[in-house]
Amino acid sequence: ANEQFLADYRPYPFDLKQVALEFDLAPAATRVLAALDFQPRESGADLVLDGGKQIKLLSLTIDGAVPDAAHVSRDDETLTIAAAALPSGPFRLETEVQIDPSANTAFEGLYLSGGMFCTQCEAEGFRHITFYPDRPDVMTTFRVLVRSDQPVLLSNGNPVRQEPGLAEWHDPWPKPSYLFALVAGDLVAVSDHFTTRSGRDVALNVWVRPGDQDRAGFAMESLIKSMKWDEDAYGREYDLDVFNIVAVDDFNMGAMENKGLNIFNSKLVLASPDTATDADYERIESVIAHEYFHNWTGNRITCRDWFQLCLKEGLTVFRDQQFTADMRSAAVKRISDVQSLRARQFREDQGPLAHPPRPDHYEEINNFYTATVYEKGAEVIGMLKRLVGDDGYRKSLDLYFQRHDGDAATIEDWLQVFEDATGRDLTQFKRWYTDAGTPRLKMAEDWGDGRLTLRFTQNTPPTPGQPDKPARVIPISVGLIGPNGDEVLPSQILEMTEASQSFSFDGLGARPVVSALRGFSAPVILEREIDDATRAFLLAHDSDPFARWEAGRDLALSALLQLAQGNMAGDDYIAAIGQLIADENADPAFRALCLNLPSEEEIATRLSARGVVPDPDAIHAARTDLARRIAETHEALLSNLYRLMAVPGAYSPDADAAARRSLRIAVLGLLSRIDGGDRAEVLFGTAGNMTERMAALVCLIRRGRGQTALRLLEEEFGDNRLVMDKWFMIQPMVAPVAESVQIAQTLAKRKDFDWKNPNRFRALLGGLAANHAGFHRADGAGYAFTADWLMKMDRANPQIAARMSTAFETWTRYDAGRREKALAALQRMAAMEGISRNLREMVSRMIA
Ligand code: B3K
Ligand code: ZN
Repeated sequence: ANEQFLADYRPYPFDLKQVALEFDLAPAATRVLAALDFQPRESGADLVLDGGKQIKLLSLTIDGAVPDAAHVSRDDETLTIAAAALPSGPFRLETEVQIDPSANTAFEGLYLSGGMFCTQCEAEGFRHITFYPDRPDVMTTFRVLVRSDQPVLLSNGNPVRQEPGLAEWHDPWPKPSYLFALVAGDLVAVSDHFTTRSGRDVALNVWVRPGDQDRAGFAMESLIKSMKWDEDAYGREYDLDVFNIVAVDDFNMGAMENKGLNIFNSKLVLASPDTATDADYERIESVIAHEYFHNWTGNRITCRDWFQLCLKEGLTVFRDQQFTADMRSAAVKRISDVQSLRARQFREDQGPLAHPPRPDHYEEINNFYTATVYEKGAEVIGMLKRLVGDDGYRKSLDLYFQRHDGDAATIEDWLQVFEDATGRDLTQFKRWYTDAGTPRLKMAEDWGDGRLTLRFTQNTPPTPGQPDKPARVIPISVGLIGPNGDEVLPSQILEMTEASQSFSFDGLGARPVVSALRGFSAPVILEREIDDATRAFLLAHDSDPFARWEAGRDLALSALLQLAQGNMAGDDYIAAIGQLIADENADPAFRALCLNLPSEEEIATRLSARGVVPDPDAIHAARTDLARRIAETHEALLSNLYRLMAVPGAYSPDADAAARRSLRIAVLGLLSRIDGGDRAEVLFGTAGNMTERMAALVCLIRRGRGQTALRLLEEEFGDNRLVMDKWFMIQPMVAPVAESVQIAQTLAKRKDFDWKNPNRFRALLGGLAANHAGFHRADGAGYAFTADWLMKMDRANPQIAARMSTAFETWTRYDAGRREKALAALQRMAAMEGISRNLREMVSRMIA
């Protein structure tokens, strides 16, 4: 195996003073000339450069002379020049290589997307372009010359020269190779500009294919908001004359923060009311912000090595979450973030792929761009902020930017900044970075003589390679509510540091109701003894929106867990939710969140956390039953709300309009359980926006009457990739359990199932994986179908295959029959000849 260990870190033995690159672009034979100016930091070190075997080396000189062939050697992944062939002082290494972008189906390095040249270098793509010390702690300035007959030629930094067939770019800010980017294509720009607070005028461009300009405006608006927000909230200004964003159709993930030249998956740039949903708009706004914010947290301050990935990702996610909270409803944002943390990160943390936010070993770093590194990385920063307070956080961040600008930093550096700025000892807190697993936090209450005592116990189950988990610092936000619903003690943070710890509140007139873990103050699973009546009380009275939502959630879950195990339940929830539906003072988006039942996946996760083997069919039936009963009980209220929440006038993606639509859609989802789908059919036919049409389509498919709508959508949008991706995804996702695999099989045979396109592949395979009972079909058909496609994809694009293999990460929690079939699928993949490092690492961790 090719295991890398954090403990093995050594600085690179050479400084790289500057780099000049020249590209002669041709689809099958691109030439790259690289001039690297090195300065040895120690004597006697060999010069080891990364570079794959697909690079053809045409020439190599040191200070203009060809070294003795005996001193130059290559293996599959590196090129080494022996110390004996190197001067003891500064020297220039020049190489000329040839590469074949047209053969690059892995979309890492330089590749073609629809005839356009583009790059993806994070984490280790630059080594597919030329020989180079491809590691983030080697930072230098780049000068890039591009020759090509493509009309638009872009790279990082500021433009120096633009002529027909040629462009030169210079990036004055030292950067690691993973932030390098180059684009050459037939593109048009939506342009604007931004004046920074110190008066620098920045040209802004969003580059898209001709014809897509009218769908790029929202991305530009989002960029301008992000630039302003980072100045206001963090005092961070942009530092180049131009900021370019390019949309490409073939992209392995969402987007990439290359210095001055962000490259985006087109689905995170292009939006119009008739093609994109409210959720798409919100996501575009937040990802544009995320990539922009990386300019400081990631680019100006980068990571020393890839073990430190969460240094830039956790912080940048935290910043984009703050941004969205400021642009929209903070309460709704917090609740949705917790929902997705639980759905993705808790799921990861409870299975064979669990790892700490800062892992200490890996085989393939691309497998570690995970919910744990990103979302839990952000939660850890949220806790830090809660512990040191807003001022402490601000001071620490100022010091971080001041002290580490231009550095390749570590988690230790990050924590040191907080210690120095606030005087706090963070030794114990660091465990959040180094330890995997989700702590279980038990809370018990004692009451007597006006005194309430809360007794907490924490315990983190073992994770792979980490059997024992010492106690962590857990900030627990608590408020107390009197019997009449008034708050008797506003939120305060209890700082838990021991395995068991008690906190008391004195002088209370009557026994209060405890609102615990307000705002989801720590990423833990709270277990408390509480009855449904108390939950309903909190749902009605809690002043903390997260805790209020959570009370409703718990009520729903307690019913669903009962129902899934064959017991009658749900009346309390149905009654409580009726009051909420009727509450006209509550934010519609909040009411929508409360109305959406927990997903089948979430129910399965909860059951298995309690040691119950989840039965996917029973869970599906329980959820369907509860939704129908809510609709039956509250039919009059719901149909009134459905009419009331219609948004008149032209579509606008703003938060208020989106909130009303989200409530209306949640209501539609319930009503369509009892109206046969009639309302959905009307809405599909009349709605002028994709948000409502998609929601209607989901209801229609669920009712078994989606065929006409699907055909209409295909007729209208057959040549719109992004809409057709939704079309491919929704069918296996919403299909009845018995049909889901068969539907996926049929779709996979279509001519337009362009499987090498990551979006299309993710749509179909991800759609099936999101159908909990369909993917986990008892006969194993979902597993077998998925494994077949992962093996096929692995030969073309290992990153995508490995990423999608996480569909299997929960396999051990199911019954013996399903486990046997899932294991067979995993073993089949493991045995595949020529399996990539990416997929092999994932599969072997899941089997172990
Ligand atoms: N930093 C990139 C992700 C790169 C993924 C490489 N496999 C996007 C982001 O997090 O902003
Ligand atoms: Zn990022």
